[in-house]
Amino acid sequence: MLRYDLMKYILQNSENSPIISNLGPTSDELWHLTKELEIHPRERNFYTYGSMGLCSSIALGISINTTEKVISIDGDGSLLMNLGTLSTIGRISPENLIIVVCDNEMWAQTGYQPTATAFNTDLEKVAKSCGFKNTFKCTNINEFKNTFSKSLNLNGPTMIVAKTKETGEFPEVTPVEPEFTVYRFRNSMMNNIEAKL
Ligand SMILES: Cc1ncc(C[n+]2csc(CCOP(=O)(O)OP(=O)(O)O)c2C)c(N)n1
Ligand SMILES: [Mg+2]
Repeated sequence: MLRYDLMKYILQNSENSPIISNLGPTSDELWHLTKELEIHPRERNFYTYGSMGLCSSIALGISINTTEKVISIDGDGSLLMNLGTLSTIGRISPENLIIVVCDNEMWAQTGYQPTATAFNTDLEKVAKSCGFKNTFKCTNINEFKNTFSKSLNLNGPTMIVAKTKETGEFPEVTPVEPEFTVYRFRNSMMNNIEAKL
């Protein structure tokens, strides 16, 4: 399955939910998708350019401050760099957090080097052992669509490991500026934040 198709389904089916995206091609494709679907600029998209490993950590922080579903679209290489975040999520156990890992078994953007998921690491099992309420692994787009739709109605935290393929081409790097991302995102959340702390 392609990351682009997977993210298109997420965008089309998660209404106005906050979506936090991994650096590199994930954020680039998400940005291009907002253009294609004519929802640009989607204020609820948080592109984590440069912040390798922090996508799901940022999503965790957002999830504990809202009752809305929060969707993290992470990458295997990045999540492996900050694997401890799964343990923290398992401990805090936010019901509204869904993590989708685009697991292409490589650090694609830096030259397709294989990650540990190409060998012995199974991120679904790691999440389960960290206490995630629901964990899934999907190998094709139909399976992903069913799983994602179901997950929107489950009490999380939920982990969906989606086995994605690379096309060998990356989209054009986008002109996203982090300051504008934060500005738009924060403004769009202001009416919805429920202070729980
Ligand atoms: C701290 C840090 N180390 C390394 C990089 C270089 N880098 C950028 S993207 C990337 C690969 C990310 O892999 P993954 O999360 O699996 O995403 P993919 O490229 O496969 O979509 C790397 C190593 C970086 N941006 N920051
Ligand atoms: Mg990868």
